[in-house]
Amino acid sequence: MKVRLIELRIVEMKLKEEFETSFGKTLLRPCIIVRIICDDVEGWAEIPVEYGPWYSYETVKTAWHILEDYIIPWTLGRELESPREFPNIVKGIRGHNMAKAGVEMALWDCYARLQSKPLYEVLGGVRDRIVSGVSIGIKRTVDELINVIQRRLDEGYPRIKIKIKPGWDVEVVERIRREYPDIMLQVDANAAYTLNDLETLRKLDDYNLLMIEQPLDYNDLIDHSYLQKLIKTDICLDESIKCLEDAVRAYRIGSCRVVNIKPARVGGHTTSIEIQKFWMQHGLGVWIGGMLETGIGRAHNVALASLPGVIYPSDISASNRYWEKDIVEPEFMLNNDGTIDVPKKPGIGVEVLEKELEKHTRRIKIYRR
Ligand code: OSB
Ligand code: MG
Repeated sequence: MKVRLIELRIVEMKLKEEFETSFGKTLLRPCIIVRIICDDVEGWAEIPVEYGPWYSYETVKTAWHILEDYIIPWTLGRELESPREFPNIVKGIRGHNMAKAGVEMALWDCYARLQSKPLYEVLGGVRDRIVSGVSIGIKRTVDELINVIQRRLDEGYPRIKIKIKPGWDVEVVERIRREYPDIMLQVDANAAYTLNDLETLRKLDDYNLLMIEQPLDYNDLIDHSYLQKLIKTDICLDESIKCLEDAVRAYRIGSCRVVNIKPARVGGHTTSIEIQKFWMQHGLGVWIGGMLETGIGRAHNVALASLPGVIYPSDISASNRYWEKDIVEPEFMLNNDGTIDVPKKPGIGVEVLEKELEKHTRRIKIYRR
């Protein structure tokens, strides 16, 4: 496949509800949408960057800069056998995995479409439905949170994840467990604690949580390894795992028993598949995380979640949990059994609604050789 054109656009969409985590609040969600033409097909992907360096150091501006000045010039005009070659093309660029992932994933969409196969199939997926989960932000009061949880359970989400931070943790979890003793419940701290908070983290161990996600520093593996030995609840790492080597090291020193794979965070599908394989070969499971994506990013996440090693519910909810109207058709819907269907059409398997996309576009640029 020959890379003939790359288009970048900054898109901004308004979430139905503000989403608060330990690192801040989001209502207007930006992203960069990547469109690539290879031979005679078009592929799409999404870079879920924010305006500021909160979840990751990458932002809308750094991603645009790295793409425009390095990744795109190094990729345009190339002839590839497979998108698996792409990580090697950009390996001279340190970090900036989200920017890399945008091109890598759009190339996967092209690659699947060139074979007239659905993306999940070319990635090695084995399921036609994935188990959905919902991530609920920090609220003003615990009563408000309980109301939202009830609404999500009524909608049929089989697993609830809540965001925690110091001061919004043990009491909140205690109250949820009182109301819902048996639901599948997990917490995500987005790196808000340190080992000085050991007492709090130990208390969370008493509530039969499915896992505790990224309690400690965003780059850390060592302190997590120390913590995992002191608590029985599985630690899941998100921010700390940026490449296969991180996952290997985390396994070796026991930093976590679960990995949240976000393809954007690890540079795309190729590395996501490698991490999933490694974790599965060691008898452990992963799930696919989310970054409040539009239907384009969601389609990629759904395809990845069909891989065999994905044994926990993923942070992939229906389109209507995020948006008034998604930018793809059909929208992602929650089935009665708490699953989401994996699209079967070629590539990402959903159609991009270009008129809708246009409405939300703030900047667009096309690159050709
Ligand atoms: O840590 O998983 C996270 C959203 C933005 C940034 C980080 C995270 C999240 C979520 C949302 O938890 C999951 C979703 O997209 O539904
Ligand atoms: Mg997380």
